[in-house]
Amino acid sequence: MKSSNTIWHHATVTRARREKLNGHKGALVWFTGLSGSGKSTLAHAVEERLHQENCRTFVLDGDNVRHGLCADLGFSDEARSENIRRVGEAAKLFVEAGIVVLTAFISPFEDDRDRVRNLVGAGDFIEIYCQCPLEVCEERDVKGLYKRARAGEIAHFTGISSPYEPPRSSCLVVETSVLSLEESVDVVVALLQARGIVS
Ligand code: PPS
Repeated sequence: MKSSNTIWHHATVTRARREKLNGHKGALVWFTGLSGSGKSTLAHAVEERLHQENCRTFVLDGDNVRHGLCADLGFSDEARSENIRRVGEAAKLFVEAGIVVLTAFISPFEDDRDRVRNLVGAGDFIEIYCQCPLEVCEERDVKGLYKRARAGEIAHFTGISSPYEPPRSSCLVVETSVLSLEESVDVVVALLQARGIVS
């Protein structure tokens, strides 16, 4: 609950000044998709490309964040919503810092993603759907989690025993089972350039 006894302190170094120093805009590039759909791989590959172009970037990744900031959260619908709420708040700070923050979370619920969009502002929220058929994700099963979920060893597993709501209004759909990683990076970076976030 928000305390009623706190007053916002305005910084003299503004977001606009930080962006000028950085030479690009801050933005939240939000990758969503099933487990194994390629969110983390793509987020890190885009970060690598942008970093080489002297952009200031940071990746917030589901597995990593759940080791710290969200270590107390499981995978019930409520826990996932709280996970995304916290990540949205953290990401907003990065955007204020003039950084291109890339997030890789399943973020299965449209309402939760919309809440983050409203929090950071629609203009700064670039939602990218890593579209990949469940069968392909399951076939890849990089972490062996689908096999365990099918065996009933993992409850509430996205796509198996927990829902995934595909975005209705994403900025971009990347078919990760069709495009190569290099091609996927190209389309994401082209979008960021077209939006005037990076040059
Ligand atoms: S969520 O839904 O956005 O809160 O999930 P997220 O924080 O992105 O965490 C997803 C990673 O957690 C692992 N994992 C599970 N995923 C889905 N369902 C269940 N029950 C589950 N349990 C553990 C899995 O490694 C996910 O990583 P990715 O990169 O998506 O495969």
